[in-house]
Amino acid sequence: MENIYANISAETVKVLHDPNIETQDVTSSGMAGRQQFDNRVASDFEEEQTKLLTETDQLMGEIVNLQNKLVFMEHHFKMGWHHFGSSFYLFSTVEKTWEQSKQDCVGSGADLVIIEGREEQNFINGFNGMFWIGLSDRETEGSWKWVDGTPLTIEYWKSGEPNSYGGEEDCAERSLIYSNTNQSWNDVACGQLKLGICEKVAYP
Ligand SMILES: [Ca+2]
Ligand SMILES: [Ca+2]
Repeated sequence: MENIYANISAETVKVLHDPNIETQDVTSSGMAGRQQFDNRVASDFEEEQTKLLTETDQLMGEIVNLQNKLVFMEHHFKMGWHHFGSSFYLFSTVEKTWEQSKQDCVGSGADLVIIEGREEQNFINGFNGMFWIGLSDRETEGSWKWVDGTPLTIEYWKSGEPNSYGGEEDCAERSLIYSNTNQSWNDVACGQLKLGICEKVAYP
C-alpha cells in the first residue's frame, strides 16, 4: 500500500485537499464522462451488430442462390444437358426439320445454338454428327442471321459454303468435320431431317 501512495504526486494530494475545488462538481463531471463513454460503447456495439446481421442476411441469400443453382444444374445434367462456359447445351437424338428442332429447343426454355466464337465452335465440334445450328437466311437470301436476330459476324463455313445449292438451302448445319475444325458449317434445305443442338443460359 505504501508504494501506491508513494506514486501519488504531491500535486494530486494538493488538489484532493484544496477546499476551493468543489468535490461534488468533480464527481458529476466524472460520472457524465463515464456515461458518455458507456453510450458510445453501446452505440458502437449496436452499429457492429447491425452490420453483422446485414452480412449474415447477405450470406444466407448467397447460400440460397447457390443451392438453387446446384438444383438447376443437377436437373439439367440428369436431362442430358452439357455445361460449357455460361450455357447449357442439349444434343438431340431425334432427327427433325430445322423449324421442328428449333421448336423443341424453345419448348425446353432454349433455342438452337448460337456459336459466338472459336471456343464454342471447338466445344460443338467435340460432338459427332450433323446438327442444326441456330443460323438461317430464310428471311433474306444471303443475309445469315442467328435465331436471336443478330447478324452473322464470326463464321466457320466449310470451304465453298454457303452455296445455296439448288437455291433452296436456307438453314445451317454443323456438318461432319474433316480436317479443319474452323470449317464445319454447311447450308442445307431447312426441310431436311437432322439432329439439333439447343443452347440456353446456364444461370438465369
Ligand atoms: Ca452460344
Ligand atoms: Ca450448302
